Amino acid sequence: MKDDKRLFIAMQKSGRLTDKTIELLNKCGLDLEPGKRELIFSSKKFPVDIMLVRDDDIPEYVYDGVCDLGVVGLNVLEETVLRQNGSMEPGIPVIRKLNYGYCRLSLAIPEKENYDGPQYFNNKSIATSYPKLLKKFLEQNKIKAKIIELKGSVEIAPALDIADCICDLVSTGSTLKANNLKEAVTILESQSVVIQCPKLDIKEKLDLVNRLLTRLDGVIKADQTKYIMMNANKNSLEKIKSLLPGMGNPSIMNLANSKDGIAIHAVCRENIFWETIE
Ligand code: PRT
Ligand code: ZN
Repeated sequence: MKDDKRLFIAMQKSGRLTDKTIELLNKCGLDLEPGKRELIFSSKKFPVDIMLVRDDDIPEYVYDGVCDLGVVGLNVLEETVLRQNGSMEPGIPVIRKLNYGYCRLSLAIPEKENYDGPQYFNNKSIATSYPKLLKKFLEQNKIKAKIIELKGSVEIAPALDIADCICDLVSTGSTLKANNLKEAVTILESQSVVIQCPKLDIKEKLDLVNRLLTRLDGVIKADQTKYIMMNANKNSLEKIKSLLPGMGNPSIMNLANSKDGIAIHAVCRENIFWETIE
């Protein structure tokens, strides 16, 4: 797979980030159609090859230069770098945040407990799949607690008396609720990110990285905006503009056969658009 004229990108083989990552890259003009069996496949429309792996292996593949880029959750990246105990310093550059795969690594405690600040965790046992990030948080807050490392199903540890509380990823919070737990404090905000091999120095590849990033930026920006068209009375224009602060500079056209009618075309930030329409 060593080809200086193609980018080699690692991404999750099957999991929460897989479909969104393929979808995003295809919106950037790639034509990725992962088969059921291949672990490596190519885009014909853009010089990119994809390697499908477990998300936990992505930071190391990218750090070692097996792949040029990787798409992974910030949570996995940060935990892996800490786990390598300084040997990955100065780290693996995050070159884009991708606006999906949002979650947070949080400490959660039994619903009936009172949370009065990080000192709550003194002398507690905490189950987690993120022991390094948790250890860092505990040290920063001068808390002495016992870390119990579990590979999965962390949320059932308190009910099984394996631990007093947990430190796990949360997105909607429904898993915590279903297990009679509540979020106490967030220690990391995460989303899907693009990471780059720190040693990447081949000009052709760096040029491809820049081209891909330009496309990614366009797609991400387009996802966050709407093109709106409306007809209105000329006298309402200023009021409409003040209601749509994300509208930027609209194009205004006179309507045919109408004295006061205008057409307004504008690009609008999507969240502002929906809030305003409501
Ligand atoms: O097999 P592989 O090792 O590749 O996959 P994996 O099982 O380790 O990871 P996967 O596919 O579950 O998640 C991949 C990435 O998605 C994570 O590393 C995060 O960056 C991101 N992500 C976003 C999440 C969640 N949201 C999420 N909610 N990862 C896990 N969860 C789990 C969480 O662990 C908990 O069990 O969902 C549950 C909580 O969800 P809510 O909605 O009930 O709060
Ligand atoms: Zn994993």
